[in-house]
Amino acid sequence: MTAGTRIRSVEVLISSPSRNFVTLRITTEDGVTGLGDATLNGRELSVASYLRDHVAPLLIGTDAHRIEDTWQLLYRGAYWRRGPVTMTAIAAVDVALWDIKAKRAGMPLYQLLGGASREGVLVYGHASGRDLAALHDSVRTLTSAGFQAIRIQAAVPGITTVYGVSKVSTGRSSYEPAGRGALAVESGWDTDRYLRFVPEMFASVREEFGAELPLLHDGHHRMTPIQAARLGKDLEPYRPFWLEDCTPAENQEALRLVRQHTTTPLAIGEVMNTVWDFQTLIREQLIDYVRASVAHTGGITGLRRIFDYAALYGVRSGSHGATDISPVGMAAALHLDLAINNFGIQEYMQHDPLVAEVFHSAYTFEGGYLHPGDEPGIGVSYDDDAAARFAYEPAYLPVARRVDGTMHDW
Ligand code: GCO
Ligand code: MG
Repeated sequence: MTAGTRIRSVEVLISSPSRNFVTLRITTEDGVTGLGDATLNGRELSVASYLRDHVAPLLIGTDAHRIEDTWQLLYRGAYWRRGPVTMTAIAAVDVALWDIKAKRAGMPLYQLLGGASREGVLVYGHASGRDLAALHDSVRTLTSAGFQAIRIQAAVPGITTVYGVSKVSTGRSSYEPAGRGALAVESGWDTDRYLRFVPEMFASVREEFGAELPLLHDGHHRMTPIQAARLGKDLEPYRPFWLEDCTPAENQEALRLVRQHTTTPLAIGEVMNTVWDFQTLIREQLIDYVRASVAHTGGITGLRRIFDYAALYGVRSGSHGATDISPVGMAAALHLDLAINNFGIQEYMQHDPLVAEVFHSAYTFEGGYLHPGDEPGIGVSYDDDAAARFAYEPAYLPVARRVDGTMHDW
C-alpha cells in the first residue's frame, strides 16, 4: 500500500442550504480528502445512517486507492443488492475515492477516465410556466442566458399543480419539487387532459422559437404504455429531443409497446440504480438515452458500467442533474460526460445561490456548455462553517392523486 493512502476518517455531512444534501468526506492518513454526494431526495437520513453505521467502520484503515475492490466489497459484501439506498451509499464512497485518486495524481478526474472527448458538455435548462405565455418568457430567459437545449413543462389547464412547473416563473430553474415539512404535499392529476395539452404546448413553442431549438419534455412516469405511445406519436411533428420517463420503467418490457408506435426519442432512468435495471431497455434498444445519475447508481464506477453497456447498442447518456444532485454529484457527472464517447446531453437545473455558500465548485457554464474545470480531483470543496448555518429539515417530494382520489405515480 502506498504510504499514507489508508483511510483515516469517513464523515457524513448533512446540510440544508435551501434544500437537504448529504455529503460523504473521506480523508486518508496523509490528509487528502475526497467528497461524494449521498443525497437521496426525501430519504436522506436512511443513506446517512447506512454510511455512518454500516459502511464507515468497514472503510477505516483500508487503501483509498482500491476503488474497484471497495465497490465490489460494498456491493457483494452487503449480500443485499441494488436499490436506491445501497447504491447511493456506494456512489458516495466511489466518488470520494475517485476524488482522492485524482487529487493525488494532480489531475482533474476526467483525465483519469481517459481524457476529454469534447470541449464541453452540452446541457439543457428547465423552462416552465403557469400558462403558455409564461412558458415562452421562461424559454426566452434561458436562451438569452446561452442555453442551447431546453426542457419545457407547463401547467395543464384544469389541473391545480403539475410536475415541473414553478409557482413563479423566474427564468432561473427555480422549480424545487421537495416541499419542507413532515408530510408530502398532494397534487392532482388527470392524464387525459395532460395528453391533450402537451402537443399544444409543443406547437406553441415551435411556432414562437422555430424548428431548430432542441426541446425536451418529462412525463415523470405518469403514463401507461399505450398512453405514452399516443403522446410519442402526437409529438413527432415537433421533433422533440426526447420524451423522458414516459412510463414507470421498472417494467422494462413495457417500453416495447411504446417503441413500436413512435419515433420520438425516449430517455429513462433517474430512479434506476444498476446496469441490471437497464438490461432489457438497452439490449433491445428500447430507449435512446440513459437518464441515470452518478449519485444513485454506484458512482463513477457504476454509471460508467451502464454507459459502456449502452454504447454497445447506440444508446447515449443523458445524466440526471436536478437540484437534488449536489454540486459534488454534478461535478462528478461532468467529468464522466466529458470523457465518454457516447455522451448525449446533461441536465442542468441551477441550484439556489445559497448552495454555493456550502459547496465551492470549479465547474463553469458558457454558451450552453458546462466544463468541470481543471482543478485536481472533481473540483468541489465543502465549507463546514457555512454548512453549520443550514440545519437539516424534513422535506418530501409531492404525491399525486387522480381526480377520484386514486393514488397515481408522481
Ligand atoms: C428531473 C427529475 C426531477 C425529479 C427529482 C426527484 O428530470 O429533473 O424528474 O425533477 O423529480 O430529481 O428527486
Ligand atoms: Mg425527470
